[in-house]
Amino acid sequence: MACSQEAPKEGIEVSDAWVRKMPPGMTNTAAFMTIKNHTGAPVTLTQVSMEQAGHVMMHETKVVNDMAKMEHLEQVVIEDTVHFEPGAKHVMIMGLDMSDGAKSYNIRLHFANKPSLDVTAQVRDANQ
Ligand SMILES: [Cu+2]
Repeated sequence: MACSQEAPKEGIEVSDAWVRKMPPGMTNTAAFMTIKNHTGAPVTLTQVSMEQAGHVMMHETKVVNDMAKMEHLEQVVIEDTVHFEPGAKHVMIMGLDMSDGAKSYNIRLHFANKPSLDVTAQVRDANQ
């Protein structure tokens, strides 16, 4: 995919990070990315944060009785590759004012027993 960030092929590699652009007045959105674990041992993602947002959570969309529901994830264990993508696991962002037209945001990934990692997520229209 386009937009892959430079990252070492050891440790944690994050690619294709993006934030869904919302219409004016809407302050809840979601971010998506692919996280690859090259460390050789499972890594646990415990929290995601973003300076400009009111609240950030990890969610997973699940379809139950034909209804899409969002489930809160306390943590995400990354064995090899984890995809955060529309309709599945996503980074839920609440209270983000996008009216300044920012082209990208910094998202910080927090891990258990590992330094946190800053990721640049490009703002994108969902249907691009
Ligand atoms: Cu959600």
